[in-house]
Amino acid sequence: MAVLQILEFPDPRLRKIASGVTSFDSNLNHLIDDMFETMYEAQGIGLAATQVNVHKRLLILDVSENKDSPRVFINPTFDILDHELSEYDEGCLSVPGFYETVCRPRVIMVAAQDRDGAQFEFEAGGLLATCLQHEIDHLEGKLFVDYISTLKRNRIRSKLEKEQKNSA
Ligand code: QAP
Ligand code: CO
Repeated sequence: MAVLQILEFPDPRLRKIASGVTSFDSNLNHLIDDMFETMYEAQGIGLAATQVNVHKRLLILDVSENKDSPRVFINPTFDILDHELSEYDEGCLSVPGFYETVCRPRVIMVAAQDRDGAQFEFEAGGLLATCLQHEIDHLEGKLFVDYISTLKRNRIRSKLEKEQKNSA
């Protein structure tokens, strides 16, 4: 297993649209294991393949308290079940150090495939619903900072650009 490099805003590679996963092989399983190691090491609750520069429709998350409920979603889609919005202070491993309030539909029906390609679907609410929508956005090249004001987004961009220059 390996810890992968996480792309940081405003890296243009975070804007790529991911393509569907078609082969459920050992390469895919290896990538999933590396993504979990990367997410847990960074103390994240969700990570999309896009964030580690792999432009495939795959995301992982673990929203449990004890970090003992790893979940994998391949080729995920969702339908909104409750259009009422819930507010969360969202962060992102690709936007380190910044959190902003984002509103998203409260309850969704998510459908995806597991590591073996088996289809599943279930109803999600709460943090799980928010996190799934956040991660599925990554697969479309979208970031939570796209939902906040241009002023705030530009401030975050320039702060992160400075940090990235200083650590390069
Ligand atoms: C997405 O984000 C999410 O800035 C997952 O310094 C987050 O795991 C969806 C993280 C909140 C809904 C609500 C961020 C870790 C982790 C940071 C993450 C940081 C260290 C973010
Ligand atoms: Co994110």
